[in-house]
Amino acid sequence: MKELELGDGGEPRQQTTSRDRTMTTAQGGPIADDQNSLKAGARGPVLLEDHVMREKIFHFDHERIPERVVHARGYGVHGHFELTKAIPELSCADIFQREGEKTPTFTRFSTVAGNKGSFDLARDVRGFATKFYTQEGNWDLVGNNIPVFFIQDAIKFPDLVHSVKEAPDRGFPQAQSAHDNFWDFISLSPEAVHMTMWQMSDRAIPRSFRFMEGFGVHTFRLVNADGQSHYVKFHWKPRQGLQSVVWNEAVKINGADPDFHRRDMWDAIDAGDFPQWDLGIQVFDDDFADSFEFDILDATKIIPEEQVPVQIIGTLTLDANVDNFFAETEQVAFCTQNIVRGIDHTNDPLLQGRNFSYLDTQTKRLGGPNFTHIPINAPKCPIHHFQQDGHMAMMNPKGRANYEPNSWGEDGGPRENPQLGFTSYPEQVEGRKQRTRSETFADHYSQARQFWISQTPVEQRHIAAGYTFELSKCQHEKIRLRMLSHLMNVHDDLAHAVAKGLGVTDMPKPAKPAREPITDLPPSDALSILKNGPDSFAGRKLGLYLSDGADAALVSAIEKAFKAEGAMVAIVAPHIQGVTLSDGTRKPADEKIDGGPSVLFDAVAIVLSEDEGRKLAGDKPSQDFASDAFAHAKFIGWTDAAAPLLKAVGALPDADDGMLKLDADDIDSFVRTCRGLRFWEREDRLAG
Ligand code: HDE
Repeated sequence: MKELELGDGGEPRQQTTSRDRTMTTAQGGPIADDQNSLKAGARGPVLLEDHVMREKIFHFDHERIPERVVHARGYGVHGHFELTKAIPELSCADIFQREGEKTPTFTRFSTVAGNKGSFDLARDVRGFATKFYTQEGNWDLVGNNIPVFFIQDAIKFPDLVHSVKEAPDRGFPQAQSAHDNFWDFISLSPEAVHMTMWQMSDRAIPRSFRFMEGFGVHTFRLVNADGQSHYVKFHWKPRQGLQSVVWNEAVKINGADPDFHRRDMWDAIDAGDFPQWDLGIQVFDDDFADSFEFDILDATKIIPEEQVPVQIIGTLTLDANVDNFFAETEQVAFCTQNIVRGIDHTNDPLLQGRNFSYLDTQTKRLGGPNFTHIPINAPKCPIHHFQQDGHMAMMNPKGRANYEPNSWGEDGGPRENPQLGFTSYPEQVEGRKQRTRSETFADHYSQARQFWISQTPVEQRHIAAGYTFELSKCQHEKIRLRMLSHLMNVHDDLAHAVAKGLGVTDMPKPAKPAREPITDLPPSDALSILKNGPDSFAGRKLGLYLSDGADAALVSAIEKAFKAEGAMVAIVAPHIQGVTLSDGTRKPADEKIDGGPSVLFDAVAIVLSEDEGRKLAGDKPSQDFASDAFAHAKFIGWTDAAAPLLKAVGALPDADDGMLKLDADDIDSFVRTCRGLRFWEREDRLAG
């Protein structure tokens, strides 16, 4: 479009004489006036005959499509998958054959419970769905950032989702599980206990989509060219390392920037800092499956990496933001049944149910069966079939043949190909028809306990606090106590910490387990976030709070050192116009202090002039900036002029080791310290 020009009277004028840039109706008719509807006289009634106005408003009226029933709020990005280790001995999938080959991808991250307009940092599971446009069709790996699920059988999914979403009578609470309905359902469904351990951990409040793992959750099959099958679990391991925020921070981020996660992804990709994940596979056979303590078809269980190591076979790089959010992120349709030759399903009852659900829900959401014609969903390999017609059909067979077999020879269209075509693994299946849950799915507590003992003390404290917070939002004591009775089967320390947080003095009886838990499963380091953090500050953000008169040399040294680390620096100042540094240079601000609270940053540095430092010590937004950074155990770089402010919030006079005096000649030591991301000792101390 032409640049917006203002006319003499200040009215917008967007005129062009070029035919190419002439605005048209959807029917292609050039538009002469897009500012005024057609009226009978300047002040008269609008005429029904105004096809320009009616078409425009008609289309606007139909802009919305139904949001996803779950995972409504999401963010999609393009990328590619590069195979680094071919696995023809395991799978004949075309994507796994040639090392170094790149396959285009589209990945959509999401929260689960909240509506499309909800905030990003809800305590929730994150979806991590990737569509691989392989040369033999689309393969969708529709995973989450947590490797287990709440339920074992898809028939319970509507109940689970109803319980967590807004109550039907009142239409709230939105985007959260901290309420009676959710914990009522969960505490009546012991199979969910393991998953809630992950959900109450900091996994459910990731710092960024870039800093979380992804999991295919179910056991799938890999099948090679000889028809041999192995079981597989898929993992995404972020090269950026794992990182989460703390709960108090999450709550504040949601107010300060409800788009925190999507903005983070957009900004990183826009800046050329492309996030990467390694694709890992855990491969095992029937012998392992038979000897494993749990059922490999039970999606509420992991297979510990110590038992079956994760082998890395490729890398996903996300390198392009979408051109149009609706066309790509909203219209993309992932489906577990989109698999390719060489990958196959197992009898996991959750997976089998998903295979029905996705296609079904997408047909409604995208308006008919032809959503595979939408560019984001269309395969990038040749497609030939006899499917035709339906709403919005855009690819239809040419010629007379639209059935098969036919005798029209070359003109008769595509034919099946037993060598190249998908064949299901011929698993022997037999059994009586019955609605039942296998006994092998009955242990609900052992892996929850294993998760607990695998965490650092900081993480254990956060998990207990997570349960305490959520259960404290349950107004019915019976629900709180029922949940506590399950936690008693997980671990005494956890149950007692939560009981203390709730103020419960008479512990309930432990819930009666369907099967006695195994209490000697060993801890697994892979389950902890803090044991899998990054060794760099790359991809993170420093909030640099400046006042007028701030030391120019110091500011420049900080910016240089953090950029060299691969980190971002955001300038925060009392006014958005920025500050004048000690050498007279103007430094524009990225955020005014009220809009750039420290919760938006991974570490902060406060560089003020002496005069301004004294004034800002009494300024509420400045105090919040400093006191939150302190309470959230962030590393704080400071100079003497910031001391009055830091004193005002209790961070001084006794500076802890997470508070570093800034020295223009040695900023590197501040950068090195920030690689630790948080100074957890402070949190320990503040927690008493
Ligand atoms: Fe989904 N899930 N799900 N889910 N799921 C949907 O499909 C469903 C489950 C996951 O970014 C829906 O197109 C059932 C597990 C992701 O577009 C729906 C069951 C895992 C996304 C659906 C599950 C997931 C969805 C809603 C229990 C992790 C977002 C809109 C059997 C492995 C994909 C849609 C995107 C979306 C059904 C459980 C991941 C309703 C029935 C387990 C990442 O079809």
